[in-house]
Order: sequence, then C-alpha cells, then structure tokens
Amino acid sequence: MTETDGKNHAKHRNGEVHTDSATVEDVFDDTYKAKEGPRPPTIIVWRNVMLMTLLHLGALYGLYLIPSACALTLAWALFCFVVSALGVTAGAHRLWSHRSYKATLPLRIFLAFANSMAFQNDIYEWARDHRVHHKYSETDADPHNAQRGFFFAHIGWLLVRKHPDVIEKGNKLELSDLKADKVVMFQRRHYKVSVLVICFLVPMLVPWYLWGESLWVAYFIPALLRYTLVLNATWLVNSAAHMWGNRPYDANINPRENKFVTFSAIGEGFHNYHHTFPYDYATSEFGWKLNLTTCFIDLMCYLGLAKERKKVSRELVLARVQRTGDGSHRSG
Ligand code: ST9
Ligand code: ZN
Ligand code: ZN
Repeated sequence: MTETDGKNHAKHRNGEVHTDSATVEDVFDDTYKAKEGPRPPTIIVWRNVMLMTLLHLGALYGLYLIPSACALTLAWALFCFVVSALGVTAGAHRLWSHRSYKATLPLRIFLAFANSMAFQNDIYEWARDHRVHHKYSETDADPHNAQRGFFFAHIGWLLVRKHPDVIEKGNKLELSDLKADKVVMFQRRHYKVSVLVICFLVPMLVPWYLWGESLWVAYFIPALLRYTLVLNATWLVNSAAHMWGNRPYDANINPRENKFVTFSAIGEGFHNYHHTFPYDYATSEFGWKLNLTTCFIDLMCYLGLAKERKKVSRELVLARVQRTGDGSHRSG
C-alpha cells in the first residue's frame, strides 16, 4: 500500500497516514471525553439473556451428541464453521468494516450469504459497531468496551442496552459506502429470513437429505453447536485479545497478539497489529501463517474475484515496532 498517497488523508495516531473515506472511520480518535455526572444505568435485556442461555445449553447438548453423529455430519459442521467464519472475517470485517480490499459482485454475494450463516447482526450494523469500536476503543463509545471486564466484552454487551455514547458517536460515522453497497442493503432488508434459511435450515437439512442424518442431530450439531462456536470464537477477539498477549506494535493500546484467538478466529487474533494498522487486509505481517482468511482473500485475488489489497510496508511496521512496541516483536 502507498500509505502516503491519495487525497483523503486520515492522520492515524502516532503519525501514519492512510486514505479512503471508509478507512478514515476506523482510525482511533483520542479526543473522546466521558461525560461528567453519574453513569447511565445498565439496563438488562432479559429476552437476550434467555435466548443466549438456551443457545448455549443447546450447544452443550450438541457436544454430547457428537459420538452419535455420522463422520460426514461432523465434516459438514466444520465446513459450515469455516464458511460462516469467512462471512465475518473476510466479509463484515476486512471488506465491509475496513475496506482493506475490493471484491467483485459475485464475491460480495457469497460473503453476504456466508455472513447470514454466521447470524451476528446484518453487515451494516456489524460494520457500524465495528468502526465505532476502532474509533473509540476502550471508552464508553466502544460497544464492547473491554475496560468493563471480560464478561462484558465477550457477551455481556449483547445482553444490555447500549451506552448512549455508542449511539451518539456511531451516528456521526461516515457510512455512505455501506449504504451505497446494494449487496449490504439487500442483506439488511432480508436479514431475518436469510438467517432462518442459511444459519439454521440449510445446515440442518443438508445432512438429513443427502446422507440420512437424523434431523435431531443435524439441528444440534451443524446448526446450533456450530453457530455457538463461531459466536464465541468471534467474541474472544473482543475479550481475550483485548486482555491477554503481547503488544509488539503499540504498547499504548489494549489489543494484544493472542495465538489461541488467532487459531479459533481463522486469523483474527493478531489484534495489536490490527488496531495499529486497521487497513491492512491480512491483519498481520505474517502472511498465511495461522491466517486462513488471508489465504482465502489471496485465492479470491488469484481467481480475479478480489483486488487492491492494502498492505502495510515492512519498513513502516519495523519503524512502528521501534517507536511504540513493547519489545516482544519477532520477525517470523
Ligand atoms: C454478535 C455480534 O454476536 C458480534 C460482533 C463481534 C465483533 C467482533 C469484532 C472483532 C474483530 C473481528 C474478528 C472477527 C472474528 C470472527 C471469527 C469467526 C470464527 N451507531 O442495537 P439497538 C442506534 S450478534 C449508531 O437495538 P439497544 C440505531 O439507530 C449475535 N447508531 O440498541 C438503532 O436503530 P437501527 C446475535 C446505533 O436498544 C438504535 O440505536 N444477535 C449504533 O441499546 C437501537 O439499536 C444478538 O444477540 C451504532 N453503533 O439494544 C442481538 N448502535 O435499527 C443483539 C445502535 O436503525 N443485539 N444504534 O440500527 C441486541 O439485541 C441489541 O442491539 C442490544 C442493544 C440489546 C445489544
Ligand atoms: Zn478490537
Ligand atoms: Zn477491525
């Protein structure tokens, strides 16, 4: 990437500059000031508490059913895990939140389909929350502010009403690129039915129809258990990767490099690197290492379905490591 080219420069904290109206909105803004006076009350949404409890109980039951499932059903569950994970990592995250590469219409349609399989709110809502997370990281305007503890950053934020600052700051974000993307808006309009079909019915009916798996097992393993595992792998980026691990690129921010999260979230645990260089399509300086999502985007480029991957130069990474890293940087 040519970090200093282009007209719409955005000054990144500590001096880097990058371009493009979308990526401007993932730049950390250190001007946030918490309002004075008492904190707004935390309002629990009991419906979500109940649904998330039932989902996790269903997933535990799915684990218990594993020995009674066909091998093909387990392979299918793994396939659905990877597809839905890519819908989040390559789709909602690296393409739509950060605009770190460009995708053709067929690829965007596939990623929106995969994203509905992950059922993590529609792409528009996900990307809006994610931009506000980067811009106001670790403040009350961050939807999953890790300063409020592991549980809040992991799942708690989905069980309570949002802090008013999330909505206030989120409303000021530039989201015109998302509004202009017909695939994003189509998925938003048809979100509920797409989730019902792609996240639950397809994963359940394929094993039943194609190789005679029982509907019961097919519901609890490829549908519920797989969905719950993708959710928790994603949430670990917000919780564990904001708490545990090294900070080779910027010791002044909370996000960390966390190998376990990198593995479970198919390449999204290099989180100190990612918050330092949010516009890098690989979210890491190590290419394909532990990074299935980067392999996928590279494959899509090879097939002509994606292009214009943004990458931070090695010199810039090393300069940043010298300037703000915690001294733990390794080159491989
Ligand atoms: C889920 C999302 O799990 C997970 C996201 C994780 C992100 C991870 C990032 C990490 C990096 C990437 C790594 C990927 C790794 C993947 C690995 C895969 C293996 N700005 O929301 P409402 C406004 S979802 C501006 O109801 P409440 C807006 O006007 C799981 N405005 O707020 C909105 O209206 P509209 C399944 C905003 O009432 C209105 O407020 N889904 C913003 O406080 C009301 O919004 C669930 O569980 C903003 N940021 O309720 C559902 N936000 O409709 C959970 C809001 O026009 N959600 N507004 O947009 C809810 O039930 C509710 O949102 C709530 C808050 C109860 C949490
Ligand atoms: Zn983060
Ligand atoms: Zn991000």
